Parts: sequence; structure tokens; C-alpha cells
Amino acid sequence: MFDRILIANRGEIACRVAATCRRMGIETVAVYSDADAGARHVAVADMAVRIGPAPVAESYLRGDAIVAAALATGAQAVHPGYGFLSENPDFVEAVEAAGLVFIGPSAAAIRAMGLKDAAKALMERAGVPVVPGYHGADQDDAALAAEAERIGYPALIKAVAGGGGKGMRKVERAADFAAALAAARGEARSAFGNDAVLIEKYVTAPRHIEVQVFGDKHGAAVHLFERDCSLQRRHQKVIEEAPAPGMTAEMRAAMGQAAVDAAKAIGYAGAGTIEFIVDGSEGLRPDGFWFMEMNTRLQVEHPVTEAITGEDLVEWQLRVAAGEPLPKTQGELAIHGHAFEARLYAEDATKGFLPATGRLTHLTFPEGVRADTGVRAGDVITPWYDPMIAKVIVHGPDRAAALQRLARGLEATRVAGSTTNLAFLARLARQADFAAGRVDTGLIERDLAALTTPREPDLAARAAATLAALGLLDAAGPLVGFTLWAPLLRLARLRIGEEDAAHTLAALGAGRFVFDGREVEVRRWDGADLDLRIDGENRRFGVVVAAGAVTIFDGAEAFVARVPDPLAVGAEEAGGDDLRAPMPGLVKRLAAAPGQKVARGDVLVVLEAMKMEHSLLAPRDGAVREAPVPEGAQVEAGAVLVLLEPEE
Ligand code: MV4
Repeated sequence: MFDRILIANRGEIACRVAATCRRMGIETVAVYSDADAGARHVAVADMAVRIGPAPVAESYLRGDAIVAAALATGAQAVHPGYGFLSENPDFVEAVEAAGLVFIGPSAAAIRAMGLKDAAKALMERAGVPVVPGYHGADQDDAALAAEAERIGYPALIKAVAGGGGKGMRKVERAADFAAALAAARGEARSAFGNDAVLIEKYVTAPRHIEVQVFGDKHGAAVHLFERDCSLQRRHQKVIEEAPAPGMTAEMRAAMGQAAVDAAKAIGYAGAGTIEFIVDGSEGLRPDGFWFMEMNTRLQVEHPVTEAITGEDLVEWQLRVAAGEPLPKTQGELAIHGHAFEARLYAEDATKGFLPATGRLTHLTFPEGVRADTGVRAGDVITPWYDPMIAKVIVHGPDRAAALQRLARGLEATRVAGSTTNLAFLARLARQADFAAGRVDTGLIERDLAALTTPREPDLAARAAATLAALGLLDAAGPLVGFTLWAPLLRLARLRIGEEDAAHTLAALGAGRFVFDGREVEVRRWDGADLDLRIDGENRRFGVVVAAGAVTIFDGAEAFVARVPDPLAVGAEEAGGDDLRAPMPGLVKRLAAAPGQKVARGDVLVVLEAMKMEHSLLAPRDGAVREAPVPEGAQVEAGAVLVLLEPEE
């Protein structure tokens, strides 16, 4: 086994890998960018090497700097985590050329699965079911149209180099084929520099079920059962589970065998995932699954497999990379209970899942959940990297019990300092179709309004916010002073969320108030949990006071309240002269220079955020005074991108 490995990643996966290394007595070397010098993944490692400035192209994607760091620190192997360089065959070759071990598959295996058409052909030869379609070399428009006709509509055009839904077009009828083909090709050309496509029969009500496989360097391969990743939004997984709801023993055996056949067909060593698309419209059937693609890395959602098998997949990776045989045979592996994973993000689900940033002033998880995280309270979610805060993983004896633990676990998770998707996740965990196991890739979109509509704080939550924001919960503090004006009715002005609120408050005695005419009693306050009795009803809230703001937790719903700063007025009214970044992102294009005349609605800036481009328009007619941020710059939400000359 290795004595020391380098972890070529950041965030939760770097911390996750380091935890197993620590348990196994393997030393770890972290790498970090300037934005991450104080990050948790650096703190948990035994050694750390700076590899460059914040942009990933100058740090976490710098294979040469990473190999140099491994050599300089005497690491014997490199764990790539996921994302970044994890599926880059050139990086694998560079690691091996330096005499180091890559903790993952061979460059050849990654290449074999890199293009969809070649992977499909390979899988077909190995006897693995693939979606009926055309994945040949003839890219002539008319030939492809003829293939679509043969396959039948609806058909799907997919870029062979595609991923994440890019370069994919559903075609309902022959008349639409030519336009869809041109659109898919254009997208594929600009995203991948490769406009080749394949055609498939469109699977309606698709479910995404993937099988975890492992191979060793001695030709053995096993599977560790399936995960259901159907709960997605725009190709981003939201909640994953294992095993798949409704899975039968017969279908599991067929999918497991197909996955092992796929791994063996390419002599696969290490952790991999075979993604299948499953037609969920008529229940799960052993002949109703088809190979989609293979992910040649450890996946984000691997912990649900760990939970149901009791195995540590990072330990398996390390053993396989060190040349050991697989730790278990197929017959020694079994499923125990059910597991879920929810991805906790810094994002605003009520505003179209806008990515958020901010310093996490508070971060706690309840007992009974596994929280894989790369951040601590006090850390900053920056616009530089993926804004995932944590993965919340639960396990239970059966699906209903595990789902209950997930909902409860999310409702007891407390994050302050950044907007999060916690309420969205908790609502999803209690959604009826999901609870019944009726999952497919369209579930979230169909129920989006109920899952994302902002909830207003009710009167009890407003009372909790007011008491906390005015410092009235801590009896030793201002409460004493409060009694000075106890008989008076006080008007409390607060900003709750994005609205200005005014409430009346009067003190009746220790811990007893009248709030907007209702009697409120503070029954318990321990600095974190607040039990209020309001109009005869008992309510519990979580309360975090930090950085001039109060965060009130009502289950998984969070409300931020602050006493407004009387000087900070007019900032928004004065905003007609400037164009600000509505979210953190990259200035992809800047079409404004000082002196330039612009008309209202002109595109002045294209901002890239969450892999999408957003056009920012001139707010009025005028002339550009300043455009302080250059193209290519990364900006925080609220940054001024263009300033217009003031109006006469
Ligand atoms: C499909 C499909 C329906 N029929 N293929 C989306 C991403 C890419 N990797 C494959 N995807 C799909 N392929 C056929 N023949 C529907 C999807 C699809 C999807 C698949 C898995 C998870 C979520 C999805 C969301 C929309 C569409």
C-alpha cells in the first residue's frame, strides 16, 4: 500500500479521500489555489502545495503543476477525485510518465468511453443493451434523416462528444429533423469542437439508473448494485438513492451483469459507473434498460452505495491502484437497507436556482446524518468553484425510514450566511410522488412551483426574528434595559428577507411580550433553539445571530432578519446609472467602452454563470462613463459592470 498520496482536487471530495487515507495510515498531500489557501481540504491534509491562482485553468486543471507537486513531496500516487482532471487521459499518462500511480482507470479505458458512438459500438459487441438507434460514421444529413425515419419518432439527436444534455435535441416528427440536426450540430461544435451526432429512439418518462462497478488489475470485476439518480434538474442531480425504487431481483441481476460485462470489455480497473436509461413508463422490466455512458471515476453520489453495502469505495480504489485484488467477491456483497443523498448548494431556488456566495457564519448538521463537506463555519463560498456546501447522506432499514431520516435531517441542518437550497431539498424529501417511489427525470420540473415558491415567515417566525434581532432573548443583555420602557408599545422596524417589516412589541414581564397584539411567551432559549408559545400554540425555531443578521429556521425554511442601517438608503433607487452582476459569474463579453452611446436594451455584458450565458442590458439610453471590469474577470454578485454618465 502507498505511504503517501497526492489528492488532485478540492472541497468535499478532497476531504472525503483524506479521511479514508487517515484511517488507513496513508499520508496526504493537498493542492490548493490562492482562493483555497485556508480551505478545509488543506487543513485536513498532512502537507499542502500551492499550485496557482484562483481560476481553475491556472490551478486545479494544471496537470503539470500537480505532477510536480507530487514529485516534490514524495507522493507515490495521485487521486483525482471527480471533475477537474479525473477523466482526462492525457493527465493519466503524465502521472504515469512521472513514475506515479494514477488512482483510477487506464488512459485507454477513459478514451474508450470518451465518445458516445464508439462506446455504444463497444458495448453492443460486449452484449450490453444499447438504446436502439444509429451510431455509425455516415454524418450525411439525408442519411441521418433516413435513420431517424427507420428508428421512428420521437427521436433524439445526441452529440457523440456530448455530456450534460449539450448538443441534444428531441425531434417529434420528420418535418422538424433538419432544423434540430443543425441546432444540435451547432451546439456540439461550439461546446466540444466536434459536431458528429448519433440518433436514438426517444425513451419517454426516462429514469436514470446507474450501476457501480469495480475492476482490479487482475481481470476481476464486480458490481455494487444500483443507484437511482432520476431526481435531476437541468441535468444536475439533486437527490440520489440506492437501491432504485421498484427494482426487482431479476432486473438487478440483468443490469449488474451487463455492467460487469461492460467493465470487463475494456479491462477496467478501479471505480466506474455504468449509466443506464430506463423506461419507467410501465414499471421496471429486465428488458427495459439501455446503456447510456460510462463514467470512469468515483462519482459524487458514491456514498449511497457505501451506505447500503457497508464498503468504503475510496479504500477499494486505493487497494486496486496498489495492485491488490478486489476486497470482496460478488457473492460477498449484499444490500442492507436504503440510503439517500441530497446535495446542499449555495443557491436561491426561489430565483431560478441562482448561484449564491457568502461567508458561512454558521454550519451544523444533526446527529444521525453523514455530512460530507469541504467547508466549515467561517469559510466563504466563492464564485470560483462549484457552490456545493455539503452532501447530506442518510441510511435506514427501508426506503420509508431512510426518507424520513432525510427529511428530518434536512430540517435540522442549519446554514447561515448564504442562501441555500435546503428548503427546496426538504420539500422534495416530502413530495408525494417521490415518497411513493414514482421517480423520473421530469418530477422536479412538473412540481417546481410547489418546491420553490418562497414561503413567507408567519407571525410566530416574525416574533422570533424580532425578539432575536432586537437582542431581547438574552435576559442578561438588553432585556434589562427593555424593562425601562416596558409599558410602552414599541414599533420594531426590521428587514425580513427582502421586505421592510414593522411590528409592534410590548414587554409584559420576563420573557413575556405582546407582539402585534398576540401574547408571546419565551418558554425556552438555549442560544440555538427557541421555544415560543404564541396564541396558545407551541413553536420551535432555530436561531443564529451572526454578522449583524438573525437567521430564523422554521424546519428547513430559513428567514434572515436584520435591523436596517438607517444610512444605507437609496442605493437601489440610485441604481439606474449602473449595470450590476445579478449573480456571481464570469464576464464572457463586454460590449461597452467609456464614451460609447448606448440605447436602453442594448446588450452591454454577457455574464457566464452556472454554465449558462446571461445577457445584461443597458437600463436606459445614455453614454458609458466607465466599464471597470475587463472581459474574462470573475465577479461577485452586485459588482458594478458598467456605469453610465448621470442624466442631466
Ligand atoms: C435520452 C433520453 C431519452 N431517450 N436518451 C440526458 C443527458 C444525457 N446523458 C442523456 N440524456 C437523456 N438521454 C434517449 N434515447 C432522455 C435523457 C434525459 C435525461 C437522462 C438522464 C437523466 C436526466 C435526463 C433529463 C432529460 C433528458
